Amino acid sequence: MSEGLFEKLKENVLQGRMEKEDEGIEEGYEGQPGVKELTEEALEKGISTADILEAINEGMLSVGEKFEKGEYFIPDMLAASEAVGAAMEVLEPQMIKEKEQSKGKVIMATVEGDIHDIGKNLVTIMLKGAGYQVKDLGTSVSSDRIIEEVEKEKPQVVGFSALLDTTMAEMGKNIEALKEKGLRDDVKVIIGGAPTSDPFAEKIGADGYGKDAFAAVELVKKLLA
Ligand code: B12
Repeated sequence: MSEGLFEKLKENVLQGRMEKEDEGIEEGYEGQPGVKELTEEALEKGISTADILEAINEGMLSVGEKFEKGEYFIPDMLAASEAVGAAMEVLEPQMIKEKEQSKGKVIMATVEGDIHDIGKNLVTIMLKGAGYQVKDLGTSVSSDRIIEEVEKEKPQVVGFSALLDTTMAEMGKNIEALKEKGLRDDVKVIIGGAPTSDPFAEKIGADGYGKDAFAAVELVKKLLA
């Protein structure tokens, strides 16, 4: 991708700007193309979705770093992830065309009682970018819904996200529910989110834990190899 467009995409993710009319986190951006228009421009120029996703991911990584340093706050994180969502809407039809042969199907869900979805959305974006077909069930998803979707969609992998100490136990409950329905052997279960860990994954009988979106992709690759 041209260096200029790559930098602009990254910068506008960092500014949390979906489209032209949006203000940025800093001043002086209004009227300039936002993430949506820049993604459209990149596709028109024949730039691959993989290269576009790389720019977006770099932007999101910088957002995470600024958040950790205390330079960014929750509304900034939300604006950035909404800007990424706008890019994904533009990219998805093209990604489906490029990857007609999907590498496998994944279902993602934030567990019941938990509405944190920024991390789950990043994992979803990265998995889609890596060529997997992903159905995102959203937040506060019940065991019943998960069972229903696993029966219907027959994914190879199901991923659970939890950010609260009080909701991480839902992951174990979901695994038990899969066992009860005789579905556990048909699907790999991966987990993630700040309070979870490798030992926790082992304890509840999940197939793996990923510390971030990059690790999630590696984990799915490994489990489906
Ligand atoms: C943003 C945020 C919110 C937003 C959520 C907005 C949204 N749409 O997600 C709002 C304001 C709504 C919110 C609400 C609450 N929050 Co909150 N929130 C946060 C905050 C600041 C950031 C979380 C985040 O987005 N991180 C960035 C993402 C990119 O990281 P991540 O989620 O960890 O995801 C990465 C990895 O974990 C991994 N990953 C994630 N999921 C998965 C899944 C799989 C399968 C894999 C492989 C990997 C993976 O990959 C991701 C990408 O790299 C954290 C504090 C913090 N510094 O983390 C508190 C925090 C999580 N919240 C907390 C609390 C207590 C709450 C509330 C209960 C507050 C309240 N009293 O109302 C409510 C809960 C509401 C509910 N029922 O869920 C506590 C949790 C404490 C605990 N350990 O239980 C924290 C830690 C803050 C604190 N220090 O007290 N919150």
